[in-house]
Amino acid sequence: MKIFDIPGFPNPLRIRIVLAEKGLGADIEFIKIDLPAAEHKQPAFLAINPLGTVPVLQIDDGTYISECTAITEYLDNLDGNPILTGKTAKEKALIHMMQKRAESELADPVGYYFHHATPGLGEGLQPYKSPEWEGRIEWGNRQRDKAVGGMKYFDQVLRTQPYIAGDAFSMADITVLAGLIFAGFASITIPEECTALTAWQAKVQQRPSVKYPA
Ligand code: GTS
Repeated sequence: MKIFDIPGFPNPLRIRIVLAEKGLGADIEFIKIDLPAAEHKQPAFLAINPLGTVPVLQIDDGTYISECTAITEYLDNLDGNPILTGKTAKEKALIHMMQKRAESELADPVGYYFHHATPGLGEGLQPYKSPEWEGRIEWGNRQRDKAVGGMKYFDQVLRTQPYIAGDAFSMADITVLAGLIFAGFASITIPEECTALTAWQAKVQQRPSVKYPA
């Protein structure tokens, strides 16, 4: 299998944590895509993912799978023993629900803030990500505020359960963690009162898969 990504970036990190959780790192050939140079917005890459985002997984029959959720589903189910996406109908539903919230309330708004209200990844990518338009800074700042609201929401969740989707570490935890790492990179700080979220972050950062992603 091949993964097209760039090490150290938040969405690629999600899949590199999944690979480590599943012990699959050695089965992957990584192909680096130069995001600051907008390589992912050029025809060769758009042919494998028309949305122009990384990561993308290519499985051995040649099929390309993009979207971290879909890639995680695939990798987690390869051995018939899903540990990140749920085994029962209820587990699967709750993990997907929280996974969606992790993207819509935290990870995605952080990205929108970063690419629209700050210089983002620089001049090479900016014309593709955020061409000049009136109000884009204000809109980006609102996305930052939305992300902070997401942090407060997940803090409340973690006051009643040990992990984002319940009693076990899952894909939803990985997405929230990546969102917080991206937020830190974009200088969005976790509100001081979010002590449950901060404690959970310190706990999951001790996992070997997070300390040593693929
Ligand atoms: N929903 C997508 C997924 O789940 O894979 C999001 C992927 C995504 O936004 N990837 C980022 C990207 O390609 C990489 S990173 O910012 O997370 O590192 N961004 C570049 C772009 O131009 O959108």
